[in-house]
Amino acid sequence: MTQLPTGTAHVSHRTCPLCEATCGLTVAIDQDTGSVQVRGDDQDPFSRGYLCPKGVALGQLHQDPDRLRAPLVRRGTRWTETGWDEALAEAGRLLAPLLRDHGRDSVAVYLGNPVVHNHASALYSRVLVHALGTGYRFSASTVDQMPKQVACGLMYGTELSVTVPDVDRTDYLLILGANPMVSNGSLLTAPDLPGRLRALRRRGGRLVVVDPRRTRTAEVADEHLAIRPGTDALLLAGIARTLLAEDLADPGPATPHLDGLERLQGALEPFTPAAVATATRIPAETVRRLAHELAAAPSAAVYGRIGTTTTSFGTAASWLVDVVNVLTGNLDRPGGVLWPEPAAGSPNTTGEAGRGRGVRIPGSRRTRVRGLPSVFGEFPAAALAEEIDTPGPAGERLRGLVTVAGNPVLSTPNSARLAAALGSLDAMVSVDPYLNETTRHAHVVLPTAAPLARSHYDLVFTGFAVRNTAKYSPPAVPPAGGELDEGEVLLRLACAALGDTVTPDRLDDLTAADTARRITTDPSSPAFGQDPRQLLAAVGHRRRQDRLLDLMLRGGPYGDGFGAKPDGLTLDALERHPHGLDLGPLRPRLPGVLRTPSGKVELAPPPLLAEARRLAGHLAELGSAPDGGLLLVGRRQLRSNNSWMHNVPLLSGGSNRCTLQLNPADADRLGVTDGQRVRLRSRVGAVDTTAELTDTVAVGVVSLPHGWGHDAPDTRTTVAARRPGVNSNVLTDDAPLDPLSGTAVLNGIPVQLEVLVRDRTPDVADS
Ligand SMILES: Nc1nc2c(c(=O)[nH]1)N[C@H]1C(S)=C(S)[C@@H](COP(=O)(O)OP(=O)(O)OC[C@H]3O[C@@H](n4cnc5c(=O)[nH]c(N)nc54)[C@H](O)[C@@H]3O)O[C@H]1N2
Ligand SMILES: Nc1nc2c(c(=O)[nH]1)N[C@H]1C(S)=C(S)[C@@H](COP(=O)(O)OP(=O)(O)OC[C@H]3O[C@@H](n4cnc5c(=O)[nH]c(N)nc54)[C@H](O)[C@@H]3O)O[C@H]1N2
Ligand code: SF4
Ligand SMILES: [Mo]
Repeated sequence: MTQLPTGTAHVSHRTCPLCEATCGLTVAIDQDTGSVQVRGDDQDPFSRGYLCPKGVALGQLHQDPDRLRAPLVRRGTRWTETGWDEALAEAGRLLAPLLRDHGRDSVAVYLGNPVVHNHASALYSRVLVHALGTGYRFSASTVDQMPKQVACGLMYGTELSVTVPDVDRTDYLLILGANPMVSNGSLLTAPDLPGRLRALRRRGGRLVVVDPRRTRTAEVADEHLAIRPGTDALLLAGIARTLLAEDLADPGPATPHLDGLERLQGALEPFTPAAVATATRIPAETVRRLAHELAAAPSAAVYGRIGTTTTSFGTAASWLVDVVNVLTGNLDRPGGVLWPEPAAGSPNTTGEAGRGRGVRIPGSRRTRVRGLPSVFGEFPAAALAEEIDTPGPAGERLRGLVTVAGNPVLSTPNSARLAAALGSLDAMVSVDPYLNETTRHAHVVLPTAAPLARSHYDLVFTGFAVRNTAKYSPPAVPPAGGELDEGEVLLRLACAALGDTVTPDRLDDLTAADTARRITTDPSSPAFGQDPRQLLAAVGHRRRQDRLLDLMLRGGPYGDGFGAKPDGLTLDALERHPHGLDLGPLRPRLPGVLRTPSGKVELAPPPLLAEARRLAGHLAELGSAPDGGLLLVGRRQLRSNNSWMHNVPLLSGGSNRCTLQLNPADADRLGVTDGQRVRLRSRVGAVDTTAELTDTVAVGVVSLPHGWGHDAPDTRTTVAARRPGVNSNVLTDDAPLDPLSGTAVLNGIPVQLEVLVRDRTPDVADS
């Protein structure tokens, strides 16, 4: 083998698009061989060289031969690779008549998680949704963080007013239902959370983890509390009640901005430490001690994630997280929880500061079949299947679906039902680089350019970050022949759905004009009152998503206001700082951050008080119900990313196994041995899997990771199919939901386990 001559590598810096940590990567692409090497960017001011195994694998993802390079069109069971014009014409031929003849609501759209990991997808998926004009909008939010958005929306006034724990400065961090040592954080953007958590303990801080599994985060913590799944809202209510009853509550500087303290106190009355102890399996003494510790700590932050949001009391738990932060004086102060101030703006940096319209919960529309309310303009993902497979009296149903960056067949509840429903659609178009468990049902698959061939800015995660930062990355390589940028794909698809009555350039101009108009009419913008045409002229040298981004940055909280603040931020300035810019630590923002009609922090809005009453009813029920049976919870794995990176060789194999974790005590009782094949049943489905005995799961709890089950026919994920695993969402139920947020219950699923006859080799079976 010859050694590569030095100097043939093209080196560039960019943000990792794979998870919420937004690490800075240095990418070296060999000009001769095309091979890609990825390492952490030491000069990124936010991530300082950190990266995880997935970041390293970005090179293999880029080169994955299974990643689609050209559109696919399906006729019957036959897939044909086509050019873009042909594929888009086919998409238009399928969608336009449905929209015309059956109405806009006959076609749904599902936006998956990667949509929010890139500014092109985030901006142009909105344009697509608008063009379709459908009220049937679904996304991964209702299998994820929607409860937190609803709770914070009601308390602070916008769906993006989520408070973020100040992990770098706090003295006490209470984590419920999150495993940041593995997930690298969510609604908490902080590259190298493992390092940041270790630093917290090194400086004498205390870390407490509440989780039915002894996770890696629990292992590095001072204390681990193995809660009964689905009961975090009760634990938090018990802590909040203790703070009030034992005179420990002191909201500190937030006090003048609070409304509803007395109503809150009344609502919390039933949740005595003794009552919640039985339900949660956390002793009353511990509940009281947590309240005292949180109140006594110089600063403290409570943080809850997937294990708290994807339960039937997700919104209540999310609310009570913030209630405890308020009562302990930790809202809006360093070391507590704060609101970021993202450079490209957010609903809480625009409009009149300190007051607004608030949020409307429940939303104004209802699903046809179950009458479920919309939440921030979308419907629960758990209702997608029934809206397709349950026609109304006049035959009305969802007939078409557009998915963008989503794999709902593996990621939403009762997914066997969804898979069957997708097979019955008249038209399905997927914008996705893989032919997988979901997109195999599509009639047209439109792939997007390789991850390294696109520009990147984190519009979304800067809104959840522990420091204010801004970073722009240009494409590291041009798109390969035939590949189209995601923004381009989404724009062209929007035009096709509109029957090609408008061109992509024109639609984009309209979008840019609208963005400019919003900025110039926003009293918080440094460009307030200017002529929108001047703004457009100033960014006229840019195209597509980068033009929109430049407008947003220059009109945003740090922006140059198109000359009004000459030292302010522009996309030009970001381009001069390829490693990114640090805009400083989070700062207190009360009361200007609020957008509630009262201009106050609403501690006890009526919908949340109603949730407290429902929770009290649940408490009474749990107190009297027998405590038997197994509850299924999930778990994320370090070298996995929801459903879609099992095809990358670097990430497959080894410890990344789809097994059913079971406590040895339960295994004994049920006669299960390590490695044995077992069948797991729930109300809606059954899967056969392999038992892994481990005392890291609590007694009465079993755990299966989600995102597996790559054994569907007609997919093109060769590596993943070799170790398919099973789809845990065959077991999760589409019926129960967190009512205010429409979010699915993905944890704490009642299941029964049965031992399968030991897998026998043929000769044993024959004898
Ligand atoms: N490596 C890796 N990283 C990822 C992802 C990935 O798939 N792989 N996915 C990304 C995405 S999209 C997200 S949203 C984030 C999620 O980030 P996290 O929420 O930090 O990740 P999870 O592993 O889902 O952690 C949820 C934890 O809740 C626990 N749990 C289950 N039920 C309950 C309960 O009732 N109460 C309590 N207290 N705990 C419970 C589970 O045991 C689990 O440890 O991770 C992101 N990062
Ligand atoms: N049981 C259970 N279920 C869960 C969870 C759980 O903890 N337990 N977690 C939930 C959570 S937090 C989430 S976020 C959801 C995720 O749910 P989804 O978003 O539906 O699923 P993903 O697995 O993220 O699938 C992403 C899809 O996007 C495609 N893709 C990747 N990159 C791009 C890109 O740049 N552009 C486009 N257009 N497509 C791209 C991939 O090929 C894949 O098809 O799953 C949820 N489901
Ligand atoms: S932690 Fe997340 S952002 Fe950082 S390298 Fe890993 S996948 Fe990428
Ligand atoms: Mo997620």
